[in-house]
Amino acid sequence: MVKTNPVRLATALLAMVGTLCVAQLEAGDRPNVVLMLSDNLGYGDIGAYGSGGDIRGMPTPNLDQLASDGLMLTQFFVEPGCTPSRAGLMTGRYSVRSGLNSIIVAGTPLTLQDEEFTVAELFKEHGYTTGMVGKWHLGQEAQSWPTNQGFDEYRVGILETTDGTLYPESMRRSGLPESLIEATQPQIWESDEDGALNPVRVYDLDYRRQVEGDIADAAGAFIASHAKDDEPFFLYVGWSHVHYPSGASEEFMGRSAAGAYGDMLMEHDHRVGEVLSAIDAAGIRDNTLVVYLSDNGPVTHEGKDDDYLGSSAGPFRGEVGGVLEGALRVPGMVRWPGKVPARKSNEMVAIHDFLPTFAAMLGGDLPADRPIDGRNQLDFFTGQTEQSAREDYLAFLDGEVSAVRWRHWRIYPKQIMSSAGNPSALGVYGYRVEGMGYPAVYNIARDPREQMNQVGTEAWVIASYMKIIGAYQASLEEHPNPPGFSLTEF
Ligand SMILES: [Ca+2]
Repeated sequence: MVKTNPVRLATALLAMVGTLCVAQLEAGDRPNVVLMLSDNLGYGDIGAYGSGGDIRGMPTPNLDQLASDGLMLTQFFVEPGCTPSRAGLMTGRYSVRSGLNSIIVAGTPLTLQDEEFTVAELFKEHGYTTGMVGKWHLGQEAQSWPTNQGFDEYRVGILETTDGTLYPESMRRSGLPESLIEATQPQIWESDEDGALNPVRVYDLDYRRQVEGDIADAAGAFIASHAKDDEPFFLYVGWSHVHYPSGASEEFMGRSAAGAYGDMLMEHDHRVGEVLSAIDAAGIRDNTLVVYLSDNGPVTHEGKDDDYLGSSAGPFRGEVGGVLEGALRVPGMVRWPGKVPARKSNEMVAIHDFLPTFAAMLGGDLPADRPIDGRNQLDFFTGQTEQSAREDYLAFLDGEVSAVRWRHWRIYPKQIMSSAGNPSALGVYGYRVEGMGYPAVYNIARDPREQMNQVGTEAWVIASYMKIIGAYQASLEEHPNPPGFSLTEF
């Protein structure tokens, strides 16, 4: 007969209890979640990231405070533009998998499909009240509306983007009839009780100056009205700032030494502060998980209006629409008092990781019938490990794998060239060029501006590159990507 050692048994039981306690902390927590996404805010804009804020004449005290109160990610990756990043955030999948890898512009058929499983639908499954305010940019069709993708309500809705505020004047100068200009003018949308969206006002250059304040007010009202509910809430705030055209409210005009862009960034910081204050005023700070992210890299050379110099990628090179480091590496912060230890980390996290991380937090499952590219970062966020669940990242242009990040290496199948002979260096104006049959390899830690292709001396990294691309290609065998839409191949 085997004798049981009572001390050993007690130790084993304690260990089990310990495991259970940790598991309870990890799964089944249902904090309120406020997820904020800024637009075109670069790595170098926020003071806390070292090369923005005060030193560029546009202080960002609220964002700096948020960064120091939570987990400040210094290696956070998104996709090359508004639509792809938002698709990645909502679905946890690379945007090529939902056919949304191009920025939606008028005249293209891109739209978020009904069958995609979104972050909002995940929260709905777990009994949350869900709301969205601000910019969506995942399609205008009814199937794509926030209210048909898991959100109970949608306020101050920008279904597309802010570019449209610039079009009427240009269309007028092109001699187009007023009736057409009026018919295509962007609108602000609100949901009704049935979830249908109705236009409530024109989104023009005048309203551009007011919209960020209205987004903050609507977010604050949602927080105040649901803070005392029995069920938690999920609020997604799609900021309109700091996308061009610059449009700060009167209160912020002329305040920044950096010009119109700085005014807008300072207002954006203030509006983020208003939402954070609403959380505090409602007495739910400790039970509210706050996430703040940018959707893509900067626009440094707008080339329109007076705002020639705008956002910045800090130490990196790259702009919206491209796949250089600065196009994809942007600010990202996570605050959850008592649960997410405040710290700065250079571990790799991607915008796709939030869906699986939230699912793990809620103790919920993700759909098993599709590839999910996001990784569960809950243990990393909560400080149970200091290593993130990711050391690689893929980036796509026009449906093609266009850049691979693995550890501190950055590898391009085709070389990315900045635009030449064009006054704007905007990412979308660049081009990809076939090399000599070898990828270009950069050490991003040593060479953050990507000036030295090292494929000749560091070809060993190609093995990892092939493995990462191979895993993606294998996933396509069972789940081919939908036919993408291209603006350049017909
Ligand atoms: Ca954007």
